[in-house]
Amino acid sequence: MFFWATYLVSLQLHIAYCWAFSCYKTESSPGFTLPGDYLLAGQFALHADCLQVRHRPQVTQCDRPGSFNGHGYHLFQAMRFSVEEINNSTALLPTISLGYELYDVCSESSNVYATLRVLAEQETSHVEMQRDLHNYSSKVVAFIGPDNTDHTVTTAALLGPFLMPLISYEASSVMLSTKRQYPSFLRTIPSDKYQVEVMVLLLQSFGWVWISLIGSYGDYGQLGVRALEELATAQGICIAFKDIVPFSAQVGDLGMQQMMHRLAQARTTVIVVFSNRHLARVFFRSVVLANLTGKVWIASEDWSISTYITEVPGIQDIGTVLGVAIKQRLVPGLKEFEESYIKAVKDAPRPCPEGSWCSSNQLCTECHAFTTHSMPMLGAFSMSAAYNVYKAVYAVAHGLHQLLGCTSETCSKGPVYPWQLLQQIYKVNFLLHKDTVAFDDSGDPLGDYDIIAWDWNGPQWTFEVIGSASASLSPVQLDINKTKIQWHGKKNQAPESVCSRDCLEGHHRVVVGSHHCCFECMPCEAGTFLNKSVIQSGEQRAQQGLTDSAEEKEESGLGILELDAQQIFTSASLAEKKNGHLREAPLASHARHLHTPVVRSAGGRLCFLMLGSLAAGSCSLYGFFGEPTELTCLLRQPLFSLGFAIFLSCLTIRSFQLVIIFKFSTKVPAFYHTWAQNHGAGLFVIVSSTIHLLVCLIWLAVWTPLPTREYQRFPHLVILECTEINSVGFLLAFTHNTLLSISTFACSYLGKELPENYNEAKCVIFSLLLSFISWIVFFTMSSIYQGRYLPAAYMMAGLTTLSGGFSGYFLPKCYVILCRPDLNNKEHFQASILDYTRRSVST
Ligand SMILES: *[C@@H]1O[C@H](CO)[C@@H](O)[C@H](O)[C@H]1NC(C)=O
Ligand SMILES: *[C@@H]1O[C@H](CO)[C@@H](O)[C@H](O)[C@H]1NC(C)=O
Ligand SMILES: *[C@@H]1O[C@H](CO)[C@@H](O)[C@H](O)[C@H]1NC(C)=O
Ligand SMILES: *[C@@H]1O[C@H](CO)[C@@H](O)[C@H](O)[C@H]1NC(C)=O
Ligand SMILES: *[C@@H]1O[C@H](CO)[C@@H](O)[C@H](O)[C@H]1NC(C)=O
Ligand SMILES: CC(=O)N[C@H]1CO[C@H](CO)[C@@H](O)[C@@H]1O
Repeated sequence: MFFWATYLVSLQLHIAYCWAFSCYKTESSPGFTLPGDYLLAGQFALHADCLQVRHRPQVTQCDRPGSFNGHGYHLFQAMRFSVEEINNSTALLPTISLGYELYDVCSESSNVYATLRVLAEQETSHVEMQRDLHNYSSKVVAFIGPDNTDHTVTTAALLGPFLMPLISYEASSVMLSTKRQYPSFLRTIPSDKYQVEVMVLLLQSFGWVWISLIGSYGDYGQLGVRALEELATAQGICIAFKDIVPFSAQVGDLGMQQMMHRLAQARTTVIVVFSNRHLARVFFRSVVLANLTGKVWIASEDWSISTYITEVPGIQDIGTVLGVAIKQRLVPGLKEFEESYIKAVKDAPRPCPEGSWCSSNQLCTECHAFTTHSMPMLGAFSMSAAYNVYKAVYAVAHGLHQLLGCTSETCSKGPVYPWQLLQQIYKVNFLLHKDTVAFDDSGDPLGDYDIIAWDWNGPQWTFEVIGSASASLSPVQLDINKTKIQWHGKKNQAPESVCSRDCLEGHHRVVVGSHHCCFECMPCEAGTFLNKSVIQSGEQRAQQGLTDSAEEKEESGLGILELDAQQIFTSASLAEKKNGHLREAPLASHARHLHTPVVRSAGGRLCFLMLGSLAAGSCSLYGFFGEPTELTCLLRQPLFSLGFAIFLSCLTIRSFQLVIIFKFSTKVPAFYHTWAQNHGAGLFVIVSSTIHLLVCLIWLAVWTPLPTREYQRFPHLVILECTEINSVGFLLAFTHNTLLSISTFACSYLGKELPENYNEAKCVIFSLLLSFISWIVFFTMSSIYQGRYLPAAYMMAGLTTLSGGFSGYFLPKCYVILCRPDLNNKEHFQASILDYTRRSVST
């Protein structure tokens, strides 16, 4: 089977080859061939394709008058230059000379012809399929070229079975990265995969989401458009109109007229033209003819800075042109080389006398006719492409250098099999004028692009580099300086390209038609809001939640909440501050009068703990101001609760101690002594406070209060609050405080008939009642009211409780200390105790 298949392929190739050769004499202009130890084949489009449908099986005659292609000519010279430079070099391939065979590949047929001619064996003119490639060698060791994707696909397919290295300088299509189909293909131009990414980034950086897409017939344009459509759509960009310029398009024909008409109707400001140079020229001549002006055109790398397009008459008026271009590079010495070629060729004999009919792939009549003044201009576009040719030749030379095991002085001249060279080329990694040359696994180079803008300000067309994109980084990064762009129109501003303008606040999108970029704006319903992150990612479903206006209200609601709280509590916090000052006053007075009987009767050092705990409790109330944060949510309730618990513990134990001293010290002296010796009072305060602290810690750990936004309670209001307000933890702590209050109450009540100086039952009962009442009011209120003033009510209750405790216990003592020093002495206290004992004895 395999044998027959090979035989058939061989037969076919043989026929094709014969057909090509028998028809033409093979003559060549000077400069197309150079003998050498190892030959390279080069394929360059020195002439433009004859864009007509062929009817006869003939290879296109490239060397037609008026079809000379300056760009291809520069690339052709770049290859010759590179080979000569390598030959001159003593470091690279010493003692080895490279040669070449160059072909003009102006059309598909001439391209196939050139490829087969190189592959054919010299004696038999056969191209034979190989059973085993190990010992296969051919006239040339590698191919450089051909110029575009469409030609390259053919050549790469023909060379693939021979594993003959093919390095293209201009074929950028993604499909050529498929190594299963094109195993021997490499390139020095970055893959379109990156170009498409850069274009989408460019569109995104200006917010253009409503675009038209034009491609050219052939793999380059059609695959580019497809990839662009996929990526752009995935990024939320809408393609309003998409079309392909057909192969046979002519300026002014019906097809182009219709395309222009539909393009104008699509009403997109931005049009991406992913096209090769030839069809881009036809397209833009049609654009000029149709007066399509005021647009932004995004150019693909093949035409973005090509003078072939910019010389179309009237193209200045089409609008702004931005584009992606291969990074600007120079081949030093190329211009001088071309000049010396012109001088050398001038006197060379012409291969075909003028007027006689003679054609082959290796003729260039125009190349002889140049003078140093009339030679084609070497512009930036051709220079960048020439650099890619230069790079390709150097990559082959470096591969060969490695394969032949060259040292710095000498090389061994062994046979070179293409498959071995291919392996070596994949491995090359060298610096060429400070630029790293290397290939990835798909044979693609590390790619960098320039972003350019056309500039018509001078007498002639130029372009300005406005930024760059680096595809060697992943993801691709774009960096552009927008101020460098001269926009069309008077305002010099980046135009918009959207189908519908963004909705106003409080409105949401309702998509009209099939594009999500086209929508109407409807007011949001109450109780819903727009999730902005969803809109940005391109989705447009109406969101559940609150409207934009509600979101606005949320902010104002927050404002009001804070404001109200502040208004209400300006006075409260003033009182609070006063409280603070007042608390400092008793602190000072108690400290100063620490050893006076009033302070000792009030508990002595215990007073400081009580004042401190009250102060901590009041501090916690500051946590109710403003938007709740994690810290305030965590601290505000537990801190208050703990402070109050310590205060109550102290109060309880003090009342209890007075009762013990006056009532039990005589009746149960043993208990009294144990109590006094073991510092029962201190122990009780510590134990009780520790219990409360543990309750609070459990509360925080299990029912952690966190800041939250409550959307459900009110349709037009968002409540900023802490979670777990009435959790079990809170209730536990509250219960503990209630128990402490009751015991304080009980102890105070027991001591209601103690001497007047020690009797504070009335005051304590007053403050506890105040506290009970305020909490009852608070809980009643919170059960029927859930609004914005609830935290204020909580604060109020807390403040009342603390103030009650403070004023009930400390204020009377301060009064005595400061205003009635006559009552604050031992004599007075002894007198009253005496009075008490007398009374209790008499009863
Ligand atoms: C190569 O060397 C020759 C002779 O030394 C010189 O004339 C020519 O310009 C050199 N070519 C290049 C490309 O360096
Ligand atoms: C390739 O050539 C070498 C020497 O010329 C020979 O030894 C070897 O057998 C050949 N291999 C094949 C597969 O023909
Ligand atoms: C284009 O504009 C020119 C001058 O403004 C005008 O003469 C010509 O008729 C227009 N062509 C079309 C197709 O509208
Ligand atoms: C951008 O371009 C403007 C005009 O050429 C220049 O003044 C400015 O410095 C550039 N900005 C940056 C960040 O390069
Ligand atoms: C908004 O949408 C994003 C993405 O779908 C989601 O992660 C986020 O939670 C949403 N925000 C609101 C407030 O619903
Ligand atoms: C070093 C070397 O081989 N140089 C040769 C390179 O090729 C030119 C012809 O272009 C020869 O003249 C050199 O001798």
